[in-house]
Amino acid sequence: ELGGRKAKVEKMFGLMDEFLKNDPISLQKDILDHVEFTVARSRFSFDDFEAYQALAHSVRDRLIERWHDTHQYFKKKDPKRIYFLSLEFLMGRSLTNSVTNLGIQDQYADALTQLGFDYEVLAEQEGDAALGNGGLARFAACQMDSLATLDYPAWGYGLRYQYGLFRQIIVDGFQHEQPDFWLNFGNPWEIERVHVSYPVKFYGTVEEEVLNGKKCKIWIPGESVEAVAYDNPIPGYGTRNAINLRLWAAKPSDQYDMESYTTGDYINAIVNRQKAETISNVLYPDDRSYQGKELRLKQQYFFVSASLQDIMRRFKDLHRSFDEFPEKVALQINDTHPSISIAEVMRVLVDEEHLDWSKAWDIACRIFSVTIHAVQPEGLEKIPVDLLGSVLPRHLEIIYEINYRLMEELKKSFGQDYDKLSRMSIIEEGAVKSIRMANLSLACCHTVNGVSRVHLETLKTRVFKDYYELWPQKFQCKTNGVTQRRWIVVSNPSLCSIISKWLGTEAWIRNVDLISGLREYAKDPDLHTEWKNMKRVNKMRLAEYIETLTSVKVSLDAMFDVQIKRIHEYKRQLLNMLGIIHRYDCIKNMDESDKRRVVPRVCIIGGKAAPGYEVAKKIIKLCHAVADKVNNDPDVGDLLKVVFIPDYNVSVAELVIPGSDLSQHLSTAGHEASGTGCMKFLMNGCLLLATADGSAVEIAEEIGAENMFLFGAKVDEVPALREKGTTLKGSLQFARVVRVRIPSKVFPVLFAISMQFGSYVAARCLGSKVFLYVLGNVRMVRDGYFGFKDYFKSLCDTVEDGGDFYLLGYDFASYLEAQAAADRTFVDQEKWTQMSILSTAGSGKFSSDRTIEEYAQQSWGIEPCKCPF
Ligand code: NBG
Repeated sequence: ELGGRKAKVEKMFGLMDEFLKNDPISLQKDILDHVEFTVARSRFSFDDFEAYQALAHSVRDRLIERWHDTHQYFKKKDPKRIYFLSLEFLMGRSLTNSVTNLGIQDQYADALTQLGFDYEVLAEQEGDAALGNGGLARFAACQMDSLATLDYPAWGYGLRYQYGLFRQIIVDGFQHEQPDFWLNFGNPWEIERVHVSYPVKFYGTVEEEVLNGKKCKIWIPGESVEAVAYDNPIPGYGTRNAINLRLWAAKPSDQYDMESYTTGDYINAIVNRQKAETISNVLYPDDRSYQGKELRLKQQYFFVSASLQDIMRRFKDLHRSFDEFPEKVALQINDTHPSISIAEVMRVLVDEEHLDWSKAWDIACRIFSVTIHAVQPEGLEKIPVDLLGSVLPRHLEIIYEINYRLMEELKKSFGQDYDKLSRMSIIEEGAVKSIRMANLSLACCHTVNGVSRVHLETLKTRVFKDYYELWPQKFQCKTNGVTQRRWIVVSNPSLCSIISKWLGTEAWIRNVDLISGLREYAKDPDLHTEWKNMKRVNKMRLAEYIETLTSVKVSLDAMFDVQIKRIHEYKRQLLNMLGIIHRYDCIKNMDESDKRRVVPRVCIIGGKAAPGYEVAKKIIKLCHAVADKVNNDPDVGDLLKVVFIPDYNVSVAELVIPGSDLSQHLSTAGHEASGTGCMKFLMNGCLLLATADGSAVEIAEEIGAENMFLFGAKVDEVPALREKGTTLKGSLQFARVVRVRIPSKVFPVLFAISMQFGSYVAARCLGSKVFLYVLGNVRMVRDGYFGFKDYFKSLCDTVEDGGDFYLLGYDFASYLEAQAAADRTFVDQEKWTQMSILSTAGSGKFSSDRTIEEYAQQSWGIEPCKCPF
């Protein structure tokens, strides 16, 4: 038998090429084969999109090869693995990233040229995989790239949404949402694995049973849905390792509806089966507040249950006892969304594997770690008890049991301090009794990670203060990072060559600390010339894109000033808009000689607003209303252009970031957990204009505060400023009066003073304190200067009458001052270029490679497992 099988295997191997070949001729053959046999087009007639599809399939073949080898090797070595659970992964495009990481970009480019195609043009055919909202999801994607590159035995697990994040289209300046049916033309980057599927159960009841003389609980579920695996190979750079991102899709299960078939209700039985698929249909488009929706809970449990079945099956293939589970498995919970996995592990270990509760809990506590991405409590998910009890009745019981034991333990430390106990409880009493998913994670996880130093401080001193006092050792800082492979090598090839040339090596692509070697050349005129050329070429690409999308022509000599991110009040796109209005107002009131001193700007804004977030949508409309006015005003010309880039996503970021001079990160201090956009700009040598919030604080430490434009209230000042709300309001009233009385002719004077001495001085000249400008500019919006008077009223109220929670009034003057400093510096191009080089040179710390090393060593306890060959 065995001998026969061996002969068969040998024969099969004899028939296969050892590895796919990567010379241009072999690549051409492969591409053409895929045109003919995969895409099923004739080799003599296929368009760019079909060529892209064929190209993608040939890359996929190469990915699969490495991915198989890696998994064989992992299986053989059986190292401890990290399983990264995330409800969202914002992967963006795969082609260029994969080809770069496989190290065969030049060969592909040659092969395509010989076939009469342009690699870059084909790459543009790919749509984004947008299975996530923003920071947290893109963080997950960067982590996967670093895990693969650093050879860690890792798996990602998530959901394969049929509809990714909505497409944003703009009609008359208003955001409209359209579904992103990204799978319409198939997805060459995934591998459907129909044989890897697990049933996931919902609803039903819990019953008691006696087993071996012991009472146990069993869950009799009421519904079952099948989870089918779709695997997405993630190649590392400079290694043969390719890890797996396994996404689950929901399919109807045969198990529970046999009865409907036998009762003859054939049509309804089929329709009901289809309903199962809705679980993985659509990504929730809100990135911060969760309303306890049943479908969302089902999505969470669905992917968690399937992933855990898969993980446990893999473990049981090689191990008999769950005692070894923590030596082989680390589970990372990306934000609180997958926290239900804690209850699920307990259920499986206690109800199915029949472990004692305390033993099961010990295992759970040793395998889980969590990263929190929110600062505000509304970002921490709560699930109404009634809802959880109906969808997952056994899990609710388990959570109650966990909480009971937790409270008993806490009483030992805190006695009868019921306030504290109720704050720490997993169950929140109140009008709607709810489960606090964050507290469930805190109770179990061995590590609770913050995403920047400032953020960890906030978690320790405010959000989770009680837990921190109890278990200080659990709290760790893992400042976020982004992957330099995507954000420099793929998206800014000219910068990539400059760095490699000046460092004399490409080793920085895997070891980005080396990038600090650029510091030495920060004043070198030759590097300056190359750097400026690089920037200009990237600006040209961006300018073309802007013109195609918006018909606005922009000057390459202008400063490209960019704010791209989700639209949120705390991110203060409104502050940016008020700054733009102020600039416009000043220019309008200048004479020609003053105008000559103005630094021309192109203000670029992009981002999506959650569909139900009215204020954010109004900010988008305001951008358009202001853009309409400014861009068509002959008094302004090239001195100021305002552009809103629609449908901001990962691939748009790849184009915009390399082409920007200045980027804005304006969150009210204490509100941005970390921010990762700023890191991408930093790597690309774009100067940062930022508040001292999230990771900007650490960026300032790395590159020197003098190399960026910092402004605004500090994290620890914000609470007191809010307390003083009433005084602030008083000042606002005063300033409003002043603004009404000031003839607009005074503004150019003020602007000149503020350019020279800063806005604080300018504002003080008029004795109107720092609130003067902002109020004046809000007035212009309120009075209908940009149209849509009624529509913008409530937006103006958020600053004027709504207590100005995000402190736009307070920060405005120092914001203008930072802007003026940016203008002054831009005039001195040598200085600007030097700061730009120093930004890139200081970006090493913000690589996700560093972040992953910290996670691996401090949280997960895993070792690299590098596939030989
Ligand atoms: C975001 C934070 C950012 C942070 C990223 C990644 C969500 C819910 N949160 O500040 O707002 O950089 O997470 O940690 O996306």
